[in-house]
Amino acid sequence: MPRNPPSAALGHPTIETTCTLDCPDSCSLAVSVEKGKIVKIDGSHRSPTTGGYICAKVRGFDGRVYGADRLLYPGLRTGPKGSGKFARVGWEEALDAVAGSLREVRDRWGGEAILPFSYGGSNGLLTQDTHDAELWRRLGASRLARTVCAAPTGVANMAVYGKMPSVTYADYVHARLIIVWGANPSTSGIHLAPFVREAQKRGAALVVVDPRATPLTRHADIHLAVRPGTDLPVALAIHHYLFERGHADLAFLARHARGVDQLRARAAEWPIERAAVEAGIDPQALERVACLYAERSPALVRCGWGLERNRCGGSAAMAVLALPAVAGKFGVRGGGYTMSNSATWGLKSAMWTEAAGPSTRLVNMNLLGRALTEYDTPPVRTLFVYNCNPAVTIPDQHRVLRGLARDDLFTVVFDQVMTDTARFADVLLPATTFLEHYDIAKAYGPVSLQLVQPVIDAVGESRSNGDVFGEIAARLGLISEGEGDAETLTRVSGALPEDIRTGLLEQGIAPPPHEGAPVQFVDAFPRTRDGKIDLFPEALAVSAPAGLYGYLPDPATEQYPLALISPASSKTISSTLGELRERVAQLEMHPDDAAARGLAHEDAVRVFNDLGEVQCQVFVTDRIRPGTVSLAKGLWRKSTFNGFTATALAPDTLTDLGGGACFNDARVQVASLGKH
Ligand SMILES: Nc1nc2c(c(=O)[nH]1)N[C@H]1C(S)=C(S)[C@@H](COP(=O)(O)OP(=O)(O)OC[C@H]3O[C@@H](n4cnc5c(=O)[nH]c(N)nc54)[C@H](O)[C@@H]3O)O[C@H]1N2
Ligand SMILES: Nc1nc2c(c(=O)[nH]1)N[C@H]1C(S)=C(S)[C@@H](COP(=O)(O)OP(=O)(O)OC[C@H]3O[C@@H](n4cnc5c(=O)[nH]c(N)nc54)[C@H](O)[C@@H]3O)O[C@H]1N2
Ligand SMILES: [Mo]
Repeated sequence: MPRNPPSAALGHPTIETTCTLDCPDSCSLAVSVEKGKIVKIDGSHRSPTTGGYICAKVRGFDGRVYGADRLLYPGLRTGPKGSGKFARVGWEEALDAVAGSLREVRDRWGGEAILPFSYGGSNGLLTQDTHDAELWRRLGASRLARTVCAAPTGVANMAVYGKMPSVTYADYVHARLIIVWGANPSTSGIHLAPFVREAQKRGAALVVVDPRATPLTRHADIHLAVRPGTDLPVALAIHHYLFERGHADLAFLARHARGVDQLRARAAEWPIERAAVEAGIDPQALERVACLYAERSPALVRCGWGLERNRCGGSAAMAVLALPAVAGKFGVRGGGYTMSNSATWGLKSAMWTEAAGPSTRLVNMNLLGRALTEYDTPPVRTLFVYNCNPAVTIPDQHRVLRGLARDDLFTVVFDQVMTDTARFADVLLPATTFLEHYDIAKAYGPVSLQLVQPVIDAVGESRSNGDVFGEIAARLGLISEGEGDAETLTRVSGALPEDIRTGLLEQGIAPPPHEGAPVQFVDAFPRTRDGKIDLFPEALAVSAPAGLYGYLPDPATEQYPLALISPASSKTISSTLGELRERVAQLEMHPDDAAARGLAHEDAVRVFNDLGEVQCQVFVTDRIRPGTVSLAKGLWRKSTFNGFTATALAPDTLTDLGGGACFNDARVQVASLGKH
């Protein structure tokens, strides 16, 4: 068992735990507790990546734990759907209502009329895909494809490299060239940025590919401010340059890769000039990037998630990830690529949770609005939302809200705070935060696996996921009795290799699977079936609408000429902590676009397309390219004048690979809202 069980922990001034929020860094924390209350949250040194410092959001996380929006008791709806009015009830009554609905719907309509809805970005190995998965499987509920994030990049990384372990932050200092592509680590994983700066001090060149001038671009050698959704032509043009100018490492490719000719043929369609026109960038700057990449080693590509969220996002990610293979950048420390490292440990929930059950209906979570309003074989009768806030985080917000407002839909929301989704619940269940329960946190930037333990008692009557799902399953007679959190920790850790388990439970951190950091093609290799890099996976070629590496043109129209993107903000993690944002949201817009519309800084504006309208303020800045506007992801409905957010303008069309969300592929118009 962990060294600091909660009772002993309570008497201790500082307790070590881990942040589970959906960020690549997975920071180790030192939390000070006095008289059972959190008084300070800080970084600890247990994780070398954290190195004792953390972001402002998590330093202020006690504001959420004890905040006015925290759910303290179970509740039953009293007002109309969506009104957020509930009567306090005890857990017995609430769980009876939940179990009753699940039983009735399963018996009358079949298990597939139950839709469990979770994403779990901010959850570790214990609080998702354990008791919940067992419950849904035994009920024969619809299954959920968890595609809202990382689906296109995940499919790309899996198909090309079998998710080979990727370069970790500390090795960035060895690079002589770093390309940060569609990532903004200064906001979305802050511990990478100092390593990039250190590499630059040692002489590395920095290239940033992003429609916005992110903080890293201030010191970048080249910033390619591409139009959103044009990464595929840009990456293919670099491939084309490498092949045509004799910089492709043909010997390496012959030994280690398949599909080279097909990639080369698609790249041939995109000479530098043509790609530059499509992306709206200077062709000379693009050629300089290609030339730098050909010449400098070690060279690293940090692929982020900004580029995946559009119609060609999967192919774009494949083309970006293929760069180090074609240019022969593997095999040296500080060379290769970084994508998600979440698969590096090789841990799958099937190791500690019963194997998959029946192949019931699979619902793509990005189509929630349609599932609730259109699916009829069978219609969704019970929706159970946990570890997710779909009212504001899923595309086509109007359709999602129409679905949630259905009077004949029974909705359970299990969350920590009164989210915009929770307002639509019929039964509301209060959940503990990561500071109140056990978990195991797996990072997706660094390769780290750490223990999460309660530093305070559960606030109010909140309960952990394992506790609640176990109890529901027991009520339905699907299991004989639930298990406590500590038992789940024992079960899950018991399935881990011994050194990992011991490190985790005794030191709070597992020893990494590689001595030091993995060097690609030295001590980490493709995990594809035959160990080869697959540059043109046939299975994907069939499913992509324009074929693999096939470009679909910009959908902008005269009516909706502006591209809207919605990147991560430093104030929230997705929508988590959004309740603490008091200021009205601001749409970033280039001065030329503002002038063309007669808009001045902080004017009230309407941002609209055929899907909906968002009313907010405009923030005029030259740190975004003309023709592109940006509104933060994760806003709560209260952050805009009319209660709609960026997801109201994002289409529910899916990406070319992986069924991902097209958040950065919205086209809009912006106009003044008059006095506000
Ligand atoms: N503070 C904070 N940190 C977070 C999160 C958060 O909400 N807040 N979210 C977490 C989660 S869930 C994730 S998935 C990660 C995401 O981590 P990142 O990928 O770093 O974050 P994003 O902000 O989605 O996108 C990165 C950049 O892509 C740019 N971009 C948008 N469209 C395009 C495009 O078409 N092409 C290119 N090249 N760039 C484009 C955006 O301007 C943005 O600067 O961050 C995690 N960390
Ligand atoms: N416009 C726009 N929207 C986006 C994106 C974008 O780029 N643009 N990006 C998307 C991305 S990258 C992601 S990852 C998704 C994330 O979207 P979501 O998966 O909806 O993530 P969050 O908004 O963080 O909501 C997670 C919820 O789970 C709750 N929760 C956390 N831990 C527990 C627990 O242990 N038990 C229970 N019961 N509840 C818990 C939290 O309180 C929180 O309300 O958002 C997407 N939405
Ligand atoms: Mo995400």
